[in-house]
Amino acid sequence: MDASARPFGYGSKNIGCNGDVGWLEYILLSVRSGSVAAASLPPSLRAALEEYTDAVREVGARVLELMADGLGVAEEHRGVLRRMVAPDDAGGADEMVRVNHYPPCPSSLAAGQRGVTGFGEHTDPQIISVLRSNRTAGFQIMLPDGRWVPVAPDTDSLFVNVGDSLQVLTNGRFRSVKHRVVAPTEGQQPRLSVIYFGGPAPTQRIAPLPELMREGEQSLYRDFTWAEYKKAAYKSRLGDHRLGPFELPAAATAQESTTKADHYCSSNAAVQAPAAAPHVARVH
Ligand SMILES: O=C(O)CCC(=O)C(=O)O
Repeated sequence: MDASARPFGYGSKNIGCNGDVGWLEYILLSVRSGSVAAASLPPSLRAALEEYTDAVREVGARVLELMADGLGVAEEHRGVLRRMVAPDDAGGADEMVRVNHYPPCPSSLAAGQRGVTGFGEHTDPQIISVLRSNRTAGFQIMLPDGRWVPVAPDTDSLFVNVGDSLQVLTNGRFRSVKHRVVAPTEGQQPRLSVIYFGGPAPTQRIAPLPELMREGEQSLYRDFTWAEYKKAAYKSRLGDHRLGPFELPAAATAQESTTKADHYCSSNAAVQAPAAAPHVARVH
């Protein structure tokens, strides 16, 4: 049966409410808000999910701290990004966990295609995402020149993705990475992944951090809150350039010149990234 999680709960094939489809089933949970989807879980699963989220949130928060360090933020302000996803006062951050299951796609459906879309190309709107998977390939990221490269699965690693909000908070120094999943085909193992999405509080202003801006540096984006961006993201298609409507004209020029100069700031400022994957960092 095809179903869409609206916005939380179980979904099959339909992703979101705007016509995106993939070869997967999934469960999307809001971890802290006590949403119906999370509340209706069996207590043991809920406890396991909360324990996992607590641990993985800390990984994301630590990576953000290292990124701030790598960007030269003064020591006393180094927690500025981590506090957005792991605030001291409980209840602030807007977090989700998605568990994806990609069964092998029957050969009759895959025939003549170079790969069946498991999860279509997109960037994550939040600040940071932390992904874990079983030993099944399929996850790919797009390089700045538009080429897709596979990210080898590794059950001992967590993969960290920069989200759109982090791109804005760093005024484009870190860029959100487009990624997608190609579904396994008949005879291959099903792919299983768990992704933690760390977003800030709904009222959080998403704008370049003053701690980072050089003298005279202009913001590449107009001001918005996380609630505004999330609303816009829910209305868009998966592959849309969601930051587009929030970019100021200078953003396009900056993007062009960084692409030409091949001078992307990569997340390996914080942790070592796989050679071909400049915006996805692997944490062992
Ligand atoms: O399932 C995966 O490996 C990645 C899926 C993904 O990008 C997402 O759920 O946003």
